[in-house]
Amino acid sequence: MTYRTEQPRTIRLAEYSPPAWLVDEVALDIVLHPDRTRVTARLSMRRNPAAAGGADDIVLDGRGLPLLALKVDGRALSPGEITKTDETLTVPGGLVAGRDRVSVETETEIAPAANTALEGLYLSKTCYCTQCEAHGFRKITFYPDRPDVLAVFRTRITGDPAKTPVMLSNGNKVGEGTLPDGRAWVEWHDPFPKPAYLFALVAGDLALVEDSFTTMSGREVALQIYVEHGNEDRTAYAMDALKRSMRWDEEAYGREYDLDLFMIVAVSDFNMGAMENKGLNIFNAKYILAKPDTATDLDYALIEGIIAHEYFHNWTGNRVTCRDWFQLCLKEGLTVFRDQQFSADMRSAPVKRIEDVRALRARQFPEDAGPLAHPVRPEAYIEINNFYTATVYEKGSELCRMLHLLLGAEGFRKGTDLYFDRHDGEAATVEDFIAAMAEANGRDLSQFARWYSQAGTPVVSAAGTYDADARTYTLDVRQTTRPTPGQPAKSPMHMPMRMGLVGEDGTPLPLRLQGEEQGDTPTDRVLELTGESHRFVFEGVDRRPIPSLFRGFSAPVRLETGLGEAEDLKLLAADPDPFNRWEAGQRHGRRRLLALMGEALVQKPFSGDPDFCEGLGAVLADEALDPAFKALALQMPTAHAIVQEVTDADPDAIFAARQALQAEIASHLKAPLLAAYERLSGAGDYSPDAADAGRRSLRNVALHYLSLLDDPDCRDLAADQFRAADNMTDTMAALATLTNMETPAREEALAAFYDRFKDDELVLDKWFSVQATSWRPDALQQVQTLTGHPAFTMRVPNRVYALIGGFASGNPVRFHGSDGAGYRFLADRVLMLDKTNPMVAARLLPALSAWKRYEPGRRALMKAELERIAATEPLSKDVYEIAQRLLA
Ligand code: 0A1
Ligand code: ZN
Repeated sequence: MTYRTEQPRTIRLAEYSPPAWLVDEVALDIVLHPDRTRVTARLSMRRNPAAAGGADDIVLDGRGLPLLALKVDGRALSPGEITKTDETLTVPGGLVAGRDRVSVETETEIAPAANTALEGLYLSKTCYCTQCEAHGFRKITFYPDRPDVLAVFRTRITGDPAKTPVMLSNGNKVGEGTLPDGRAWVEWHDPFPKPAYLFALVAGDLALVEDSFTTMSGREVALQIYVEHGNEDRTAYAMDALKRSMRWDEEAYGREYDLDLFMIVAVSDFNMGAMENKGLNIFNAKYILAKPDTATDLDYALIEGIIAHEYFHNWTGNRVTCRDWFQLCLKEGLTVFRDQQFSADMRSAPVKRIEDVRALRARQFPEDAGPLAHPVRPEAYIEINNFYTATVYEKGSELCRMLHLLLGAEGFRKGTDLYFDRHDGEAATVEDFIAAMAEANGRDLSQFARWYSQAGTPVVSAAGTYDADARTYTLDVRQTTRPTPGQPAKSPMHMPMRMGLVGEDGTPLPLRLQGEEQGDTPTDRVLELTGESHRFVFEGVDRRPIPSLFRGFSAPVRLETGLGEAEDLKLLAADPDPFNRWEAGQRHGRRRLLALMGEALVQKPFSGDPDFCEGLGAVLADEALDPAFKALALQMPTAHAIVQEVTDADPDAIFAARQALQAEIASHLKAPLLAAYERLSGAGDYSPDAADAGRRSLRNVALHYLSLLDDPDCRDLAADQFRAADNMTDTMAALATLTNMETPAREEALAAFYDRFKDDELVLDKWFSVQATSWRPDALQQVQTLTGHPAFTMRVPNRVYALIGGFASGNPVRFHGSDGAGYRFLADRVLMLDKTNPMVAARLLPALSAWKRYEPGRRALMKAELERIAATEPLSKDVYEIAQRLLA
């Protein structure tokens, strides 16, 4: 671990310079041992013709590595001839003067068993594995660890065949054998030049599940999934998702897989979701393993999406990689967009869109509105690990989606074709991507490019006037973006606004702009906003319209519609665009919550809103609607969403308002909810497909509502469901409901669940998180008790995310208890974790990022904990950077 000893260095995009030396080939020789793994690396290096010249030292990264031997062109160098720090090894240019090619060979030793940060080479249980993005390779050997150095890797691994019968690396296996002393060796060769962050090694005693895929050109690819013994029966869904992803990328983007072997390994200890290492993806086991009685519908959907994501990186990330880490969104934004498109094609597109926007609003909007705001392409960082953010990933995807809408599906495809043609085998930049899109379509995207550098969510406000005599509708829209850290002044963005005008009953009205020909007039169109304000005059509008703007969430903005209650209820009932139909319901739900909070402040009696309940009831009753859509429409805005809407947020008031609104909906719709609950009760075998998952989702939303009623008809629903459930989705929904309740059935269910799944680490995570997210007043106490549970450990990221993360990010009422104990608990755990795994520690901290939005009491308590963290020494760069930015 590197801890702060002085002010950590800030790395800046503006300071990029190409490497002085490149690596053509690297031969690694790795002799495995838990405490003393020997790593020899022979680099065939070449002077970079594109480098500025002058600085021709050979600088290799190497973090905390001992240098056991060093040879340059076969000559051993003495320590006096080189410079070595804890971060780098420098061979002075003078030693290689006049030579354009040199061979550099180093030998070092590392201790995977002691690696608790899970970057570099580490042990997950008894399995060796690596995580090299972004800077893990420098913890394995001396190397120019930057993405613009692409090399062909040859990797020899030696190990004890009893402990590591399986030894994997990137590419193809080209040799294997046994040494005289009985140790086994294998050699791998990856013909595709790649940056070091895509290197991977796995060695352990793993079970193998195999399949194959025939590519569009008729090549047969072997597909292998490696898991812990005993988990073979949980790989079928992942394998199927992989094959569907491979086919989809051929059909949608014309991209074929390029090696003869594609391997996936599932490991228990992993900081993130998964990693796209060339030909050897490494996954958090949570995103591979599934069977109906252990995985929920959400787990299945995440597995499908993440398998696709990592696979799609083979082209967007690996074949075309990033020049430097500031370009992270180049691979991540585009790959998220591709995985979202894939899931939309596999499932219901509108439902997927609503879910993605919900996630964006929950995670990215707060980022963009708070102290951690940064552009999709950041310009400075201290620790790059802190920039694997919702802004880079999810907002990055929204930018691709806007291009897709502005250029059309065909135009977008022309752009990606050109991008792949031009940059295959290269390390590219955001400018390269935009240039390919612009040139392939003959479009000027220079203003659009601002989305990559300007942080903050634009606010678009709309106002319309109808002139019945002239039959015109005038729509005025204005965009503004509030200042963000380091960016006080903002410029207008180029954005697509997909829109329609509808009558009171949802009838689509023709959209003819002033000056346009009469004729075949569309009822849904894309208008482009580029200036601060625009006026659009629609002609031939026969009746007063309701505008339906930013359909499908066509740009990542906050929209102020200027619509009133009655109009929102009409859109909820009848907008032909499903996204905006959902959106209108959310808008009204938010309006209700804010009103209820206002009433509570002045102690007014609770006022109901039967029209809204009826509107939701009509959605519930509509036979034409997808149950998954209904489930989304019935759910009210989250507490986190409300915090973004108010100043001096009071978590207790928000909680009380949500409970009141939901109870009102539940009592108003009790009969139809009960009927839906009965009607949707599981029939037939479990299938994780979208249709069945949608029915379960609606049924469990009904369960949630009904359980809020103190009503004999509903009291036992959750306990009964818990007992009867034959799949994890229904089990967890029932358990979550019971965990919130004051009933003996609660303890019984938690105990039964534990008893049944205590040996299943992924299911046990669910047991921890369901208790962490309970809204009962004693939740923090329970969480504290659970940290002492024999099954709890701070060493496994999944467990930390389940219990500590579940409480801090998933329990908006108890984490924010007014005494500040929740904040103190989180800060203690962050500091504890910082000593072993700084990346995970830093990923917990953003739970405090909205601190300025809360009422003065909480604000002060949160700030005090952040200050306590910031003042602690030593502190990792990871946690230091986040704490500093949160306090700035
Ligand atoms: N590139 C991976 C995500 C990832 C990033 C960093 C990691 O460790 C520091 C691990 C994984 C992806 O987008 O899937
Ligand atoms: Zn990714």
